[in-house]
Amino acid sequence: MKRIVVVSNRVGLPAPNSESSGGLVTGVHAAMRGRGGLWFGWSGKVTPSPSDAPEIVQAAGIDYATIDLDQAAYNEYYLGFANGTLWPLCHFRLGLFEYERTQAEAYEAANERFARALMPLLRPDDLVWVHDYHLIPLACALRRLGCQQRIGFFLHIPLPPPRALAILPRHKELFSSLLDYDLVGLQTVEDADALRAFCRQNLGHLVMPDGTLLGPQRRTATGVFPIGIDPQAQQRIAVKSAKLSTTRRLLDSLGGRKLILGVDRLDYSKGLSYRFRAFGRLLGAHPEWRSRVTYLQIAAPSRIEIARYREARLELERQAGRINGKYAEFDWVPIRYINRGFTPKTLAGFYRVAQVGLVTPLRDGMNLVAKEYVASQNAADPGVLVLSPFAGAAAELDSAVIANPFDIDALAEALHTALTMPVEARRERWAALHAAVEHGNAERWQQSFIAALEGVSALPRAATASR
Ligand code: ADQ
Repeated sequence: MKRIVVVSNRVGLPAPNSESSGGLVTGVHAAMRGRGGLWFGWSGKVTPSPSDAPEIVQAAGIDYATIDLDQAAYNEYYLGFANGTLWPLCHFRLGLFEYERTQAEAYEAANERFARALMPLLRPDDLVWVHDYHLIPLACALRRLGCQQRIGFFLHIPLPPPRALAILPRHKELFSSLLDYDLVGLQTVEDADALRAFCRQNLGHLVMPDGTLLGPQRRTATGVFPIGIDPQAQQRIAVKSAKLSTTRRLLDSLGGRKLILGVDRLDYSKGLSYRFRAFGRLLGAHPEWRSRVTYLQIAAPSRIEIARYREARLELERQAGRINGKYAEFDWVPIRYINRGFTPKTLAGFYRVAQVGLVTPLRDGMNLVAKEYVASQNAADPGVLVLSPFAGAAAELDSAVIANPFDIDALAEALHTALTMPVEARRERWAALHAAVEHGNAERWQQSFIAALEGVSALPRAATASR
C-alpha cells in the first residue's frame, strides 16, 4: 500500500480532549485514522525567522511534520489572501472580497516555502493529497522542484461560477495552477461543474465528457467526493456523552423545555445572525413557544484578527441582547449564546439531547455539524435537522427540513415545523438522513479519493494527445 502524504495549511496535531479546529481537521483525521501516513503543514505557531526544516512528531501511526510561519506570512498569506480574498470569493460574498497584490505575492511565496520544506520528506511512490484553498498553487511549486509523484487536490469550500471567479486579479494564473495536479476533487456536483466551466470558458481548455481537463502539460481528472464523518464512532460517543455531567447539567438547566442547537465556527458564512432573527421571529409569530423552547448557539471564535469576523461577533451580541431583552422572563433566557469551543465529546452529548439541529449557512462546502447531529440521535426519538440548501450537505441530506436562511419568515416556520413534528415523521426523516450519513462516510471519502488518484492515467498530456 502506498503511503499517503496529506498536506494542509493547518495540521490536526495530536492533543487529547482538545476543542476542534474545524471541519478539515475533523475530516482528515477521521480519514487517516485507519491508514496512517504523513501529515504536513503549518504548526499553528508564528515565530520570528522560522526554519524550513519541519518538526516531526509521531502518534497513532501518523507522522506529523510541521513548520512555523513568520508574522508577515501569517498576516499576508493566511489572514490576507487566503481568508480575506479567497474565502469570501468562494463563499459568494463578493461585497466582502478584498485584494492586495502584496498579499497575493505572499500567498505564492508561502506555497513555494511549503513545497521546499515538503520535498525532502517525499518518497518516490508516495501519493500526495493537498487540501484546500490555502494551497492551490502547491503542485505547481512542487513540480518546479522536480516532484513526479501523483498529486491530488481537494477543495473543502465551494467554488462559485466562472463570472464570480473572474473578479480575482490574475485568476487565470491561480486557477490554471490546478492543472498541475493529477486529480482535483470537490464537495458537490455544482462545484465540479463550476470548475469545468471555468477551465473551458476562461482558460480555453478541453474538458472530456468524464470531467478530465486537458491542460498544456497533463491530464487532470476531476470528481465529486463529498466529505463525511465516522457515524458509528459519533453514535458511540453521543450515547456515552448523554450520561456526562455536562449533558445532565444542560438538561437540568432547561427545566423540560425543548432545545434548538447550533454549533459553528463564528464565521459570517454560517448565517448566524439570520438564525438569531428567525428565532426572534418564531417567538413573535408563535407566542406559544415563549418560555417553552431555548436556543443554544455555540460559536467558537475564528480568525478574530480579521475585521469582518469581529463585526460578525458584535452583530451577534447585539441581536442576542435585543431578543433576550424583549422576550426573556425572570426564569427563562431565550438565546444562550456561547462564544467558545467545546470538545467533540461534550458536543456529542448536546447534539443527542437537542430536539432541533439548526444548520443554516449562507454557503458552505459541506458542513460536518449537520452530519454529526444526525449521527448522534436516538433512533427511537430523533431530533430534526433544519438545513440550508446552500450547505453542500443538502445534496445528500435532502430529508432534512430545508429552509432558505435569507428568508427569515421561512426559517422561523421551519423551526416551528421541526418543533411540532410528530415522532413517526421524525423517525422517517431521520432514517433517510442516517442512511445518507452512513453511506457518505469519512472512510469512503478517503478511499474513493485515493483510488481515483491511483487510477488516473499518469501519462503526460503530450503522450496522450499523440496516441
Ligand atoms: P468548517 O467551516 O470548519 O469546515 P464544518 O464542516 O461544519 O465547518 O466543521 C466544523 C467542525 O468543527 C465540526 O467537526 C464541528 O464539530 C467542529 N466545531 C464547529 N464549531 C465548534 C465549536 N463551537 N466548538 C467545537 N467544535 C466545533 C470546512 C468547510 C466545510 C466543510 C469542512 C470539511 O467550510 O464546509 O464541511 O471544511 O470539508
